[in-house]
Amino acid sequence: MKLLGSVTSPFVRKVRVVLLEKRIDFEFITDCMTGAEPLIEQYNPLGKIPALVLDDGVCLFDSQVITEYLDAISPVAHLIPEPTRERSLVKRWEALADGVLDAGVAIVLELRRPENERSPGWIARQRGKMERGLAAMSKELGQRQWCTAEAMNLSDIATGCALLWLDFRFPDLDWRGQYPNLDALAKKLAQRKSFKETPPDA
Ligand SMILES: N[C@@H](CCC(=O)N[C@@H](CS)C(=O)NCC(=O)O)C(=O)O
Repeated sequence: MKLLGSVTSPFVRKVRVVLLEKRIDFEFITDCMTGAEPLIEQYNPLGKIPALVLDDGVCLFDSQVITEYLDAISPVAHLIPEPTRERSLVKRWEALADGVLDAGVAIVLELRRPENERSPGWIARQRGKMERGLAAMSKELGQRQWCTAEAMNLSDIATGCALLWLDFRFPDLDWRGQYPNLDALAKKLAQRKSFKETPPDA
């Protein structure tokens, strides 16, 4: 299978970490967003990464669909519980982490516009989502070692990818100082081989 993405995208990183944790082989195609007719548009009409092209040509998107698929095709390192309340709680964490990222990506894109076209109100609205999202993550994690279970699963991977992307794009946001429990979780995840192999600044 082929993964269309970039090293900087946190959604792509989440998928790469899942692939590595589950030891699934894949080809990583990064030159897919540029040019007059970007390759990504052949596979994902929305033009967004990640997109996972299966061996039969079917393309899966978005990242939440891909992570669910990958967990289903291999029993190695089961990352999402069976359909129960626990499963919904893991998916909810993934939605929360991805939502913080959606708000962060919206700010990054807004800041790339010419200064006189930027909307401070829009940026503040997105910033509020990020800040409330981080507060919710910290409250939910509490003093536990992992987000939802006794061992790492997709909820932790999604949260780790979101937090570590904030370090990369929002170095002034002091989430580590504000939320020591998230800091401890991120530090633990950053030690894993799958995270070490997928830095956003490689
Ligand atoms: N909900 C999507 C979000 C993906 C996303 O926003 N990807 C960004 C890169 S971080 C992208 O491809 N942006 C290009 C665009 O929107 O045209 C997912 O989880 O896959």
